[in-house]
Amino acid sequence: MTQENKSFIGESGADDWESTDVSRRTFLSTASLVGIGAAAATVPTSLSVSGALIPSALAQGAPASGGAAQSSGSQPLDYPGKEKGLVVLGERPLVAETPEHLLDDETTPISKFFIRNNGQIPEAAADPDAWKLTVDGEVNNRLELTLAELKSRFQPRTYRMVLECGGNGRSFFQPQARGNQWTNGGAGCAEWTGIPLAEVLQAAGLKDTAKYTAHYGADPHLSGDTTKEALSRGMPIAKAMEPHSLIVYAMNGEPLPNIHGGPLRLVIPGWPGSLSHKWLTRITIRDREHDGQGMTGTSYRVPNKPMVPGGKADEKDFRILESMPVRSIITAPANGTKLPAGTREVALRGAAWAGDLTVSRVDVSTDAGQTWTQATLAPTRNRYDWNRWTATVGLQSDGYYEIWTRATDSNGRMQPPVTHDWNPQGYGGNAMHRVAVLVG
Ligand SMILES: Nc1nc2c(c(=O)[nH]1)N[C@H]1C(S)=C(S)[C@@H](COP(=O)(O)O)O[C@H]1N2
Ligand SMILES: [Mo]
Repeated sequence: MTQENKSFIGESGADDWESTDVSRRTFLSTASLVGIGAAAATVPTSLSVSGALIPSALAQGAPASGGAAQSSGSQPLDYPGKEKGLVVLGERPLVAETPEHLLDDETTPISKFFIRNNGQIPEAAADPDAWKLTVDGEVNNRLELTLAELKSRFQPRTYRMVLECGGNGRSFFQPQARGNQWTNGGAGCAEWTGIPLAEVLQAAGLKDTAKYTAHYGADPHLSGDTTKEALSRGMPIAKAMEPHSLIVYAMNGEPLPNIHGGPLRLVIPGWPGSLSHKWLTRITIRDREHDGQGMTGTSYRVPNKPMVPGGKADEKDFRILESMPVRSIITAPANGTKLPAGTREVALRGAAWAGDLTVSRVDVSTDAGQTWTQATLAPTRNRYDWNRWTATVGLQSDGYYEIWTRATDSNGRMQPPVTHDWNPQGYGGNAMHRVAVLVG
């Protein structure tokens, strides 16, 4: 070989996005170690990009940090009806995640459910039943239905389903990927009541040309510019016609709260949360892929071939992110839990889900993956529900332990130990979740 093998390491193509400066990241909030009460002196202030597996006590946020929380640090949420334990990832627009240990309920209560906005939060509707939804575009009969009419014309269904932000897990990418720095808390599993979107589209009569949906809502653009949408995403008709794709008006048996898109939203399970349009006013059926806010460039898109981390994106070679990857979390004990001296067994609880697929198994390890113990999965109630899981692990002695969880989906794909497949906006990060405990 005469060709010189040049190194690509150290080349930075990443001039088109915010920051590759890993040292700027906050890997530790003092509060996150209060439970362990140690280590402040050994905290790394910067970290090499290759140092992907730093101790979970330092790397991960719960109970209090947002992982790589940006300017806001790990600020607790102060919002009516919401637990203070939620962590604010952004104030304008308001974005807050649920630390893993607050996802310990079978069904995520509204008070603990994460919040993700792209624009402003609209005023709560004075008369929810008068809320109007328009269905137009490639349909035979344009529909204009009030919420009251929707409820009386169609038969409601209730399913417990995971809603997960497309960027969940983003904070674990190195170098930092652009966007809200979610740990694993951009997800929750609630009971959603609504009308199957398929039945409403059937009533409208899809033309042969119907290919794709386009979603519009009442939330103003962050800038206040009325010619811009805060968000407008869409999906192929086949996904829209799935029986679990719902037009939702109730959450956990209560009228859908304003902050979660009430009176009316979509819930499109398994795919990025951005398809689950809040404050839904219009669905336009299109004869081609939608090109609204959040559909183009690298938004909700991943590269067709693996990128050099931090490298420059070739946007032409990206595809739309569809099913979310398999993920499991440990919901008890919380990261940083101190256990009494002599503790030799720890009962673990968690949850696992897998986008469009199902979870085939969950395993846990206390020795960085040298040995694994299979967890017991509770059954799901319906498709797109999460599996709650339990496991008991033994500990040899007092001391510091990291507990890891990994789930495997029904295609045999397992969560990786490190976040891989770097992309500019940090989608698909589903590395194993780890919590640190200290015995004695
Ligand atoms: N109208 C509207 N719908 C929206 C959004 C938005 O900004 N505006 N954000 C989307 C995103 S990115 C996510 S992850 C979910 C979050 O829903 P939640 O705030 O109820 O948890 O709503 C989606 N629906
Ligand atoms: Mo999202």
